[in-house]
Amino acid sequence: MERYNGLIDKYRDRLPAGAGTKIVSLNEGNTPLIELETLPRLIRKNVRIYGKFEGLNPTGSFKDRGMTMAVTKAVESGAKAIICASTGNTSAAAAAYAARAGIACFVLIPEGKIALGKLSQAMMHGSVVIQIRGNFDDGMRLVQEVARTTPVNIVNSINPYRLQGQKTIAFEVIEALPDAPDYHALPVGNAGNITAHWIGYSEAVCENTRACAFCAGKCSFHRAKIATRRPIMLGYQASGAAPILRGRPVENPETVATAIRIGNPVSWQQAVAAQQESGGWFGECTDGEILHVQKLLAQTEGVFCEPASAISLAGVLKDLELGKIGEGSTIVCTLTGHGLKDPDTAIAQSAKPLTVDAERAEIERVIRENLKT
Ligand code: AN7
Repeated sequence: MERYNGLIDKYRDRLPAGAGTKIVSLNEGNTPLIELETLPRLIRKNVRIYGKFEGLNPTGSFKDRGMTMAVTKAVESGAKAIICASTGNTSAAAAAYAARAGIACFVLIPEGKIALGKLSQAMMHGSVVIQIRGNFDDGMRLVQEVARTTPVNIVNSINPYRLQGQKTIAFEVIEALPDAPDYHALPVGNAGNITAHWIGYSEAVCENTRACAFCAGKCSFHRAKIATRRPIMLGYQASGAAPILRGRPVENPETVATAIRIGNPVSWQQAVAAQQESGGWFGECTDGEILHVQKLLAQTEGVFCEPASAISLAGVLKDLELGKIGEGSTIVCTLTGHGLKDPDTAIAQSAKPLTVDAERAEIERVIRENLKT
C-alpha cells in the first residue's frame, strides 16, 4: 500500500496541480465515513445514515481540503501573504497552511464571536489575528477591498481553488459507499461547501463527453466516471442566519453555531443551482434543535462535532420525521468540524463534573448511583 500524502497527491489528475506543482499539504482528507448505528433505531426509521467526519482533518475541519489547494496555488504564483475573513475554521486552516508554507497570514474575525479552539489555532500558528467590530460579512467585504490595495492573496472560497480542493469530499464518499448516496446533507454558511460538493459529484458522473452545469464542457478534469448518479442535496441554515430561506441577506445574523453566523453568503447563486439541479431543498433549524442533536450524536454514537456541523443531522432527522426523506434512503451528513473547536458550548450544555472527597466510599457511591441498568 502506498502511503497517503494528502488529497492533491491522491486526486492530482482531477485537480489543478501539474506534475511540477510543489504541494503544500498536512495530509488532509481521507476522513472516515461513519455509519450511525443507534440513531436510526431510536427514531424507528429504516434508513442508513452516515457521518462524513471532517473534524478529523489536520486542523479539525473541512477547510483543510480547500486550503491545501489554495495555498499550494498561492505559493506557486509567488504570493508571500494570504488573507481571509472567517467565522473561525477558515482562519485556523489558513494559519496552519501558511505556517507550513512559510508565508504570512492575516485573518479577520468578528470580535468575540468565534469559538475558543479556532481562535487558539489562528494565534498559535502565528497568523496576524485582526478582530473587527463587525460580523463575518463585514470582514468578507473588507478582505476584498484590501486585496486590491495590498499584496495579499484571498483564501476565502471566492478563491476558486478552495472549491476545487473541497470537491474531493464527494470522491471519497463515492469510494466508500461505493456510489453516490440518495441524499447528502450539510450546513450552509458562506455556501462554498455545498457548491464544492456538487462540483465533485457532478464530475464523478461525467464521462468527459458530458458537460455539467458548472463547466459547460470546458473543464479538463472530467476523466473517469466513478459514480452512476448524483445525490439530492440538502442544505441547512440556522434560523437566525438563514438568508437563503428568507430570500434576502440577513443584516444581523445570530446563532449559537458561530461557524455559520453569516448573513450574505458569497456562493449564494451556486448553492441555489446545486439545490435545484439535484432536486433538493434548503431547511432551517433553531439553536435548540442544533444543540440537541449535537449532544444526541455525541452521546448515542460517540461522535463529537461542532454545533454548525450538527445542523446537517438535525435537518435530516426533522425531514425524516416529516416524511420528506423516505424509508430505505441512504443519507450522508457532512460533519464539517470537530466538537473540540468549541469547548465553551459543549461544557455549557453538559452535566457538570461531580466533586467529591478523595475517598473510596465516595467513588463507589457515585458509581452505584450512575450505573446503567
Ligand atoms: C464547521 O470559517 O465560513 O457554507 O469562515 O466552519 O462553505 O461556508 C466556516 C464555515 C459549516 C459552512 N461548518 O460552510 C469560516 C466559515 C463549519 C464551518 C460551515 C463552516 P460554507
